Amino acid sequence: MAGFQTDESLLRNIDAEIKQLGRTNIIVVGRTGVGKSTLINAVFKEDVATTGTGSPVTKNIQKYAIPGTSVTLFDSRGLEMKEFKKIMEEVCSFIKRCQKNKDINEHIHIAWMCISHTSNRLEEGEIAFVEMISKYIPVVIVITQSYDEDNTLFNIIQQKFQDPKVIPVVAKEKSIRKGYPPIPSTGLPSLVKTTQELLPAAQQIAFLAAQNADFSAKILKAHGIVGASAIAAAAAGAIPIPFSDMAVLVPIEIGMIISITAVFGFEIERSVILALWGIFATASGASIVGLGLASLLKFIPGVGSVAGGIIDAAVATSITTAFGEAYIGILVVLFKENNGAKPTKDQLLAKCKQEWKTKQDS
Ligand SMILES: Nc1nc2c(ncn2[C@@H]2O[C@H](COP(=O)(O)OP(=O)(O)OP(=O)(O)O)[C@@H](O)[C@H]2O)c(=O)[nH]1
Ligand SMILES: [Mg+2]
Repeated sequence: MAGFQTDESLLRNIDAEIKQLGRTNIIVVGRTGVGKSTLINAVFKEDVATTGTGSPVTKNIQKYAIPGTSVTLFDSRGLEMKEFKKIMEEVCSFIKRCQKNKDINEHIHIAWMCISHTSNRLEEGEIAFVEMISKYIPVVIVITQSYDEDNTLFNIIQQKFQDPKVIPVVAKEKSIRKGYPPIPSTGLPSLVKTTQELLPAAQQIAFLAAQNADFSAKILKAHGIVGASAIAAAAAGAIPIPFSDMAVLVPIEIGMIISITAVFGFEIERSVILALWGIFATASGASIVGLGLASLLKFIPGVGSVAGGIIDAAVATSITTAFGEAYIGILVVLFKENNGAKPTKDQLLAKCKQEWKTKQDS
């Protein structure tokens, strides 16, 4: 039957979209004591690198899966100057090995090369290291412990490498003197933004979801997801279709819900997506099966003029945009009410239900 979305095909849509969510692997390298662990903990707001149970993947590389996320960190610990060459070769052959995997989710996607601001110079080993790993993966050079504005190291790095991505950071606020305010944390949002830009598209959501240094980066990405979904919806509506065939939009809306929910850091499970779909796409009283999406029309100004009519590219775009932006709005309010902390799945569902009811009643 036209426009009829069976439970089974809905589940297939959901599973297919979940499968598309990628994993992100980051390798963090640098000399002992430069602040690698401090940086990791600050970006992900998890005590991963110190107390996390890392598992050794090679003699000098530890692996840390960040709990509840799709990000894995590889921390090359104890990079001593005298052993630089050996460790560098170990890291490079590890990266080469990973890149041979057919599954992109098993690749190493980016390296954060940490160099301490306090050293004020580049060691030969550090130069060789950056040159070597950038043959395989994008490298961001992080100047850790950038407690003052001295640009010496920044300028040396800029001159040394072609098109380097250099981000000075203070990962954790630093008290210098008693009675004076501490030096605040800086640079982490830039590191998040630069990293995201260098990641393959399929890896960006996992990274943005896991990081907790820049909430606005998640919101920005969510808007981008809505934009991309709206374009897909326009294509689906390129040949105008009757309202009863709205099912062509279902996979697009499902994909959008999944990506947005993921980017805000929620673990994606079929049951949660199904519950969200039940809230959003089902007109009050109707079952999930059958023509969902009817309640989405609530979001479109002048809905009366399109109801019962046809869906064309413009209507498909407005439904998708209005729906996606409304969902982002709910998420932003929910995080705010939770003082920035990630709400539970139950809180998410309850909030969506409440907001949707308000919309339906209005
Ligand atoms: N306040 C403050 N301290 C920092 C920062 N970065 C590093 N430190 C301090 O520098 C010391 C070394 O930092 P770690 O993060 O353990 O360095 P690491 O690179 O992980 O060291 P290894 O694991 O031994 O290779 C610790 O005492 C940190 O507290 C920072 O951004 N702020
Ligand atoms: Mg460490």
